[in-house]
Order: sequence, then structure tokens, then C-alpha cells
Amino acid sequence: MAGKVWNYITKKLETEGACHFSLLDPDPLSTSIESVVEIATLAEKAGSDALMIGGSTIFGVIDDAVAHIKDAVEIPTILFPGNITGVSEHADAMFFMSLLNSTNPYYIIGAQALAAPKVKLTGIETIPMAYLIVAPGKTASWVGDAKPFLRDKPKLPTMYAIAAELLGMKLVYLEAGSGAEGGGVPPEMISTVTKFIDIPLITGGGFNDEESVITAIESGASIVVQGTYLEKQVQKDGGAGLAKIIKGLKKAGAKRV
Ligand code: 1GP
Repeated sequence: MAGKVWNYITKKLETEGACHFSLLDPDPLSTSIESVVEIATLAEKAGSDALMIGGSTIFGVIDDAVAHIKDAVEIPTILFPGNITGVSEHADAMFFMSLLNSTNPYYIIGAQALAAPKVKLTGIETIPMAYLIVAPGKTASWVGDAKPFLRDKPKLPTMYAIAAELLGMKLVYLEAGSGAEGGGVPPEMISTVTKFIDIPLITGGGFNDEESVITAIESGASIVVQGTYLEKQVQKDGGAGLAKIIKGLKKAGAKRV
């Protein structure tokens, strides 16, 4: 359902050419709500355009964390669910996503069907998104029973991305996996995929420095997601490094407007 957050994203892309999204994984096994909220506020201060909340392995319920994060920031909060446990009515919107290159129908449509009634009844804004996992894929690949795309074969995810567009998805997410080594999804893959689709491409997984983020935008990505970098850095430098990365991203994006 088109709504406020989707309008916000498309308007930003139209006027600024590129967006930066921050991924927060409020997993009580590895962090606290206070810490996630602090990262969220620092990310907003550094200029990040939206917060994605979720992860492949959530221990417990994320409701509380989502509510606290939403209270602390002005930018949109968007659920990024890895399973039915990732649904919360407190967020502004939700990526209603399908892991198209999973080998297990549960991650393509099963979990979505189980979650759908609650999602519909709560009335949360949904943004349909194709989720495509690229090697190494990390935890998302393991949990999602993916057949990860080979990094040197851009044609395969391109076929899936075109299919996603034809199926009516609003976004394609090329995911190398949280904590991926090697500077994210290869630029050649991003440029091949974006050459053939008319919907925006999000990419994430291993974009840990300014250079790789800018290269992703210059290769055709519309949105770059950072998670691990935020967890490791923003509380140390107050978000100064992130602000610099986002400035570089916006400069690269402006050339496309
Ligand atoms: C994971 O793409 C995101 O779903 C972010 O990855 O944690 O490596 O930044 P990182």
C-alpha cells in the first residue's frame, strides 16, 4: 500500500539522488535497547534518511525496542523482518519482503502468509521488496536457505530483479550479508542489475567505508544500508565518521538528479 514512508523515500530519491539507511538489530542477546536507541539518534544526527529495524536471528520480541527507537527519532522507522518474529505495529512502515532466491518456499511466501493477517489488521504501511542474497550472504543466507548469487555472475540476480519488478515489487535489495567481507556487493553486479530495472535498488552487507558506499551509488544503487559500521563506530566518534560517509553518498547522489 503506497503511503507516507514510500512517498518520503521516492521524494528523497528524486531530489537527492541517493539515500542512506541505517540498520538496527535490536537483538537482546548481543545488545541493549538503550544502546540501540543511542545508535539510532546518532545515525539520525549524522544525516541517515531512515532506520531499518530487524535481523535474521531475533531472540525475543522486538516491540519494545521498536517503540523506544520510534520515540527517539524523527526519521522513518521501517521493519526489516527476517521472520514472523520481526513484525511490530510500532514502526512507521515495513518492508514486506520475499527472499526470492531461497530454496525454501517458507522464506518466499510462507512466512509472509503467516504474518499477513496481523500486518493487514494493524494497518502498517507495507513496501513490497524483493530480497536477493549474494555470496557470502552470511547469517541471512544460512537462515533463509538461500542459493546465494555468485559474485562474478551478475546476470543471475539481474533476471530475478527484472522478475521482481514485473511482479510489482517496489524495491530490489541486493544483500551480501551483514558483516560480509570484501566491500559489499560487487559494483559490476550493481551496475548490471540497475541497467535493466526501473525500480530503485537497495544494497547492503559489508559497506564499511566511504569508498565502498560511494562506489555503490556511482554503480547505480539508490540506497546503501549500513549496520555493522554503525554498531562498531558511531558511539566511538559520536557519528562524525558516519556523517562524512553520508556526505559523500549525497554528493554522489546529487550527480544523478
Ligand atoms: C544486513 O545489509 C545489511 O542486512 C547491513 O549489513 O551489517 O554489513 O552493514 P552490514
